[in-house]
Amino acid sequence: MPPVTRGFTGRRRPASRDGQLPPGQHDVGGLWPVLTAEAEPHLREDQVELTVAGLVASPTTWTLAELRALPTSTYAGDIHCVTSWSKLGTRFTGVSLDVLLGAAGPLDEARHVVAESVTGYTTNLPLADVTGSRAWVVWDHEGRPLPPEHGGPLRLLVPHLYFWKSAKWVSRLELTAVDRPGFWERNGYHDRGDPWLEQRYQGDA
Ligand SMILES: Nc1nc2c(c(=O)[nH]1)N[C@H]1C(S)=C(S)[C@@H](COP(=O)(O)O)O[C@H]1N2
Ligand SMILES: [Mo]
Repeated sequence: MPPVTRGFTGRRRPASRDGQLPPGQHDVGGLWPVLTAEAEPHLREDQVELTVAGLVASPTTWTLAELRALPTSTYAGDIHCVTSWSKLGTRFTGVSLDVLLGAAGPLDEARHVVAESVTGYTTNLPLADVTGSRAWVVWDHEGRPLPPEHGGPLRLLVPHLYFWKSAKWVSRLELTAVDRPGFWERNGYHDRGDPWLEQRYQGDA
């Protein structure tokens, strides 16, 4: 069994609060809604690659097979969509971004990340939010391959932020010095999106 991260590191806010819901959220129970803004791509596993580039010492590309050969870890906890649904007690396995960033080597000037999907969907995150065992690229949900409608074969998972930050069919993580708002952020969603602070829209605390 890979190690399980509860999403709690030091003084940071935990992603999971043992069944408690962030403000304004409700639990969908056994359901898992699909939220996709673009046409769903259908990718064979042998087509999947992930590149970490931008302000890094060693821009690196991994195939899915190469990602699977890295040390894996499992997130066990909750996910929260800004449209108000939460799903408690999910379980995803993949590779921590700590491992990928450790290989690529962020430069000192790197402060932000833009996650890009093969479809062109983008979302921006503070670099600090994808370190400290709080972000993964995942291919496994509950012990099964991640279904295509949920971003399979490979998606980003940043469960302590609203789920729009977790780009499905992720193919590139670009480290930048300046913040570059992504698809939903340009359309009014919050830059960071902490569900416990209800950072839903631009202008929220
Ligand atoms: N490529 C891509 N990733 C995406 C989205 C999308 O439309 N396209 N939607 C986001 C939103 S708003 C949410 S809530 C989650 C939904 O993931 P799910 O469909 O697996 O529930 O994916 C996020 N990642
Ligand atoms: Mo969402």
